[in-house]
Amino acid sequence: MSSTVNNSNRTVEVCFSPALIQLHDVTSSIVVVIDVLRATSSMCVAFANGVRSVVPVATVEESEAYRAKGFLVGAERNGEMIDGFDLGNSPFSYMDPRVKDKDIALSTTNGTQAIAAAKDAYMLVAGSFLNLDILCEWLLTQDKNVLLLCSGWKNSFNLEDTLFAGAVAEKLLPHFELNRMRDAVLASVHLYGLAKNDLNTFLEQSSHRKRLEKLHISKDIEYCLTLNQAPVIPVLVDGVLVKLTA
Ligand code: 3SL
Repeated sequence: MSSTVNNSNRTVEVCFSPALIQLHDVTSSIVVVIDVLRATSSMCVAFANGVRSVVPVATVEESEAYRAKGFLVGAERNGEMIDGFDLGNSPFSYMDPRVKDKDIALSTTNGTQAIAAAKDAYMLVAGSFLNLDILCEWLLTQDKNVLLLCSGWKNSFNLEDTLFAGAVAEKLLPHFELNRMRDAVLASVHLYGLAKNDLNTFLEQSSHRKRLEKLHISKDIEYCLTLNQAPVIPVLVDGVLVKLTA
């Protein structure tokens, strides 16, 4: 990876919901789409396990339509895998050897919608705690503004994506500037500072954690909150996510 860019006026911003995306200029930014629980975590795991591509699609029907083209198809709504699909949204299902070298079409409740909302980005990558360090190292080498887009839950704020935005912003801030939209960055960094010693406990009362616990998938939560287990960067190229190569 090339070295950190210094002496640049690049900025870092945080957008708490895809519903607020129109407040930001995505065309001049690298947009990091964040859905820690669990879409962008699963995408990182997929590429770390040899998946060739992931087509993020908005609807379950669109995902199903890719089956005829030889894709594995994935669909999740409200935390649950939809019956009849090959994959849901658990990071563990993307560790299965059958995903290696495969193309996957995936539709999720929020993550793939956030990707659609930011599709005009200068560049779009997926972030999660599982690729935190490699993502930040790469962002530091890019002479470009960075927008951290939290997928949230159905356009509402959520804590887990905000914490990840704070983790990235904390690493970027010594080298990036804050612009007029600085409060969202400051809030994210402060929250991450409170949470970082024990993300799991900090999120105990959070809504999506409660939602996933009801579905008995606490192990997914714990895994998605561990750092750097899937050190790859998914990048959107012509509407398809692939693994970024140096
Ligand atoms: O909203 C999404 O895209 C999903 O990550 C939600 S879930 O974790 O699969 O419930």
